[in-house]
Order: sequence, then structure tokens, then C-alpha cells
Amino acid sequence: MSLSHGQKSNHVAELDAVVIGAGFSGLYTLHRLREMGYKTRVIEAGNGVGGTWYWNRYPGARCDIESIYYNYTFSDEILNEWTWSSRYAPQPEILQYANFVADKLDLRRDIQFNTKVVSAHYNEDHNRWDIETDDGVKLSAKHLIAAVGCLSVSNVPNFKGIENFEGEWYHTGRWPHEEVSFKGKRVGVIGTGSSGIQAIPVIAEEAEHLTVFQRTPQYSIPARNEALDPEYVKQIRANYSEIRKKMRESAHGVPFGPRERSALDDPPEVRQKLFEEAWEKGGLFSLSYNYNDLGLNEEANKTAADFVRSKIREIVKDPETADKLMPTYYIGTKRQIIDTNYYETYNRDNVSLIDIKKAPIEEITAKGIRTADKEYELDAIVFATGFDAMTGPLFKIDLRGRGGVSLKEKWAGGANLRTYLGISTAGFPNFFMITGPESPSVLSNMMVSIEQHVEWITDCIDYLHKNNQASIEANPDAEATWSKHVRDVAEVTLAVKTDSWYMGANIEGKPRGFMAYLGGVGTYRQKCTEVQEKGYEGFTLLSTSNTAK
Ligand code: FAD
Ligand code: N01
Repeated sequence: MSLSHGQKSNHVAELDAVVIGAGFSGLYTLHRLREMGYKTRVIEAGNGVGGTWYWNRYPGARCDIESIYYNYTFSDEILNEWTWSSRYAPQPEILQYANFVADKLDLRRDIQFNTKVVSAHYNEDHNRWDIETDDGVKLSAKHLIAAVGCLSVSNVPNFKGIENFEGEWYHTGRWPHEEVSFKGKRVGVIGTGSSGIQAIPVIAEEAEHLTVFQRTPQYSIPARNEALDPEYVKQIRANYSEIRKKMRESAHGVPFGPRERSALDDPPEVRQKLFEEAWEKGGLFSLSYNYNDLGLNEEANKTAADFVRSKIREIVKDPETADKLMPTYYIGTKRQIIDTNYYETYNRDNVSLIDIKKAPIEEITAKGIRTADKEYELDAIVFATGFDAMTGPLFKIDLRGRGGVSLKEKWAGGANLRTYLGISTAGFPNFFMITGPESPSVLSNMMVSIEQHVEWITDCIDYLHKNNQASIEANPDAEATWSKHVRDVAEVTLAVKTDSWYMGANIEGKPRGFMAYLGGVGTYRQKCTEVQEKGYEGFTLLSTSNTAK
């Protein structure tokens, strides 16, 4: 039985570990710690497991890493018992998978749903974390694990007048559980990131009229989603240990990588042929993995960008609309998007595209959206405006380490992001982040990065316990070296030249800086393993005998 919201008592539950979040990160952490014998509780704001896949129920939502790779790999039993329906499974199926795992491992009895962690303060007298939830429950834990997700705080821009809108409005990342019907309605979608681009073609099929408000045109590549052939699934299953190894050693957490060749080494006709094949094949890496320098060299980048621009012009019939859809940033420096019929949707009579860079949104009115040009009357507005990524969910919690210093203060709201390996940060003993800032996280197949972090963190906790260590804390110099390395790696790429959510540029007032580690999943794993093998090099461990007060 799970603990329900509102079970209050003055009693402070004493735990070995508290995990914040019951997405894929939190679920695996709970399983692993429990298997090791540690008393663990998960606190989850939602009313169910699944995190991202619990909250993002918008039309068209599905994964962009092929489903056969976007799942847990730690258990052969789970791998063999679950079969994905298609190349990119839809959100309800991924949510069903999260529930299947939670049931199989009997996880719910240690998860408290409908509850938010509001504060967590490190108690230096006891070397424990004092944690408080929004229903007033107090917990004390030796270890605090943030499994809060990188993309769990929805960004609803502060448009003037939103409270006056007489229709319904939704954010893709907080979609209602009840069915939303757009039949016969005039719908406006703000935002053309991955969420918008997945939702737009589906909403267009149902709505009477769809108006898309676009700030930045995007490069999108066909997903070419299809049902999975049972024979293919069989083959994958038979080879999964090899696949798992390749994913772990790869750049992005998938069992293949880029060709070791510059785009400028091939003559234009060869490049064109390869890009055409990639377009036909579809998928997240099909185009970019043709060459290894698209993210590094402006001229190389332009070859792929020009190719996608030519495809947009080929697909979109109205030249004026095609012009509006032309992306200009360096391809791949925002999260690559894959779609089903996105550009084709603009050939429909019931779809119009508004360039809000040219005529910005000035106000949400009672009747719709007013831009600098005109007012658009709408019955419903969909905000596909993304997330306050990576630091957002951490800063929502009043997290305080040694000396009562808050994480937000320490990181100067993100302007001075400092972590050691993206897992920990100096001044915050026994605090761990899963897929935290400055780790590969959002640049990878997140399941691979999640498993790696969960295994590293839980092994560390077990090591501390077995070696009578009261705490572990990152050393400021190790942290400074890691953070500098993360920035140095980013600086040589084109990624830092684009305004993206990786850079914090999507949130008004958020400091700019590349928040993830671009060095690759395999290299990163090696570094983490090395640190562990050298007795947690770069950390200070405090023995229990030195902590008696
Ligand atoms: P989440 O799934 O975000 O879970 C975090 C949980 O923590 C949430 O349920 C939240 O409610 C809870 N929480 C946060 N703060 C608190 C608090 N203070 N108190 C209590 N609970 C709290 N990645 C890929 O690799 N491949 C994909 O195809 C892919 N598709 C995606 C599609 C969408 C629409 C989105 C938004 C993201 C996608 N991602 C994808 C990234 C995705 O977030 C990760 O793959 C993965 O699901 C993250 O799992 P998580 O458990 O770390 O975080
Ligand atoms: O969010 P985004 P998302 N006024 O930030 C616009 C994962 N994901 O939810 O580009 C007007 O990418 C903003 O414009 P601009 C994936 O990692 C994966 O789509 O900032 N417009 C942009 O167009 C992804 O990258 C899948 O100029 C405003 C859009 O809103 C991440 O989640 C599916 C605005 C936001 O795009 C986030 O994707 C969904 C404003 N004030 C999500 N503010 C898969 O396919 C923002 N915008 C697996």
C-alpha cells in the first residue's frame, strides 16, 4: 500500500534515504536501495509513477529515442517481459511501462504520492537531511537523492492578460488526465519545440482551425514511426547484452555513433545522397551521424542545415509559409526534433502560421491572442513553451547545505553552476543528483544516463555504510576542475552559439550557460568509474568515529 497525501503526524520518520521523484530515476533508485537493505522513501508530486510520462499527456506525445533502447536494461527479466508496439512508443504505452515496472518490483508501498518536497536542510549536528513536504510531514534521512527530472517544471511565459482568457488553456507538460477534445474549436498553439511539433499535426486533424504562434523556426526530421516487426524484436532481445555495452560506451547512449568523417571530406553529390537516405530512414541520429563535425564546424553544419531547409521548401506548398518556417540557427544546437507530418500540416486549409518574432504576442485577451499585428480569436490555447530545465526543479526546493547556504544562492541562480560530475556539489554532503546539471543527461538516451547515475550513487551509499563513513562531500577544487572541463568542452562546439533551453535562454532572466556535459556518455562513465575506483577521488569522506558530538 502506498502512503497517501495528508497522513500527518508529529513523528519524524527516520530513513536511510529520501528520493524526490518517482520517474524512471526515482523508481530504479528505490529498487536498488531497497535491495541493498536501506530504508528508503520516495516523495512524488504526482498521483502516480512515470514522471515525464505521467505529466506530458498532450496529443502526439511519444519518445524520440527508439523504444527498444529507451527502457531499463538492468533486468533481463523486465527486458524480456515487455514488448514495445512501435519504433517510437506513444506516451500512454511508456506510462504503462513505468507502471508495469513499479508493480513488478512492488515499488508503490514506499512511494508517497501527491506530495511535494518543499525544503531539505542539511543538519550538521547529526549529519542528516531534515526534509519537509507540502503537507507538513517531516522526514530525516542520511542521504537525499534528487530524482526531480531535468524537464519537470513547466514554463508558462508571463503573458499579460492570461487570467482574462475565456476559453481553456493547457500546458503540454501539465496536460489534464481527462480527454481534451478540440473538435469544432479554434485552437492556438504557442511554441514549436519537440512538444509543439508533436502536437501540432494531431491537433490540426481535430480542430476547426489551428493557429501556430512560432518564435523560432525549427529543423525537424521525419520520425518514420512504424510498428515493430516481432522478428526484429526477437533479434534485439537475443543481442541485448552486446547492445547494452555499446549504448554505455557510446556518445549519446545508443548502440551506434557518427561516422568518423568530416562533412567537408565528401563531394556535394555524395553528401546529398547520404542526407537523402537519412531523411528516408528517419530518426534522431540518421542525419547527424553521417559526419562527426556537424556540431563543431560552421561550414560542415551548413551542409546539413541547407539540406533540411531544401526539404522544407519541397514539402510546404505556400512559399510565404515555407519562408516563415526556414530555420537559421546551427542545426543540432537545439534538441533535434523528429516528427510525423509536421511540415506537411502547413499545407492544410485549417492551419495558419504566425511569425511572432516579427509581430510579438502583446496580450492574451478574453477572446484570444493579440499580437502586434492583430487579434486572433481562439477557443483554446496550448502552451508548448517548454520547461525551466535542469536547475528549475532543484531551485523549486528550499535546498540548504552546510552553513544554511541554499543551492540557488551557491549557484547564483545558475550563473555560477558548480558540480562535481553533475552528481554532487560542494557544501551539500550526502546529496546526490540524478542526471544533474553538468552530466550528459539531456544530451543522451536518458535511460542509459539514469541507470549509470543510479548505480553509481547507490554503490556509493553502500560503500559509505560498509566502511563506517558518515558522509561524502565533493571537494571545491575537484568541483571547479569538473565545471571548467564541462565549459571548455562546450566552448569548442557550436552549441554555445545558439539560444536554447540547454543554455537557459528560454526562460526570461535565467543566466546563460551550457548546462549539460557534451563529452559523451562513454567518456563520462569512464571518468565516474575512475573516481569510484580511486576511493571517491575528489570527495571528502567523513568517518562515523569523527562525527560523535
Ligand atoms: P522525470 O520523469 O521528470 O520525473 C521527475 C519526477 O519528480 C516528476 O514526476 C516530478 O513530479 C517529481 N518531482 C520534482 N520535484 C519534486 C518535488 N519537489 N517534490 C516531489 N516530487 C517532485 N528522454 C529520452 O532519453 N528519450 C526520449 O524519447 C524522451 N522523450 C521525452 C519526451 C517529453 C515530452 C519530455 C518532456 C522529455 C523526454 N525525455 C526523453 C526526457 C525525460 O524527461 C527522461 O527521459 C526521463 O523520463 C526522466 O526521468 P526522471 O525520473 O529523471 O525525471
Ligand atoms: O520545449 P522547447 P518543448 N513566447 O523549449 C517557444 C524534450 N521533449 O516542451 O525556440 C513565444 O524545446 C520556444 O520558442 P524559442 C526534449 O528534450 C522531447 O518543446 O525559444 N514562444 C519554442 O518554440 C525537448 O527539447 C520530446 O524561440 C515561446 C517552444 O516554445 C524538451 O523536452 C517531446 C516563449 C518551447 O520549446 C523541451 O521541449 C517533447 C514565449 N515567451 C519534449 N517561450 C520527444 O519527442 C517559449 N517559447 C521525445
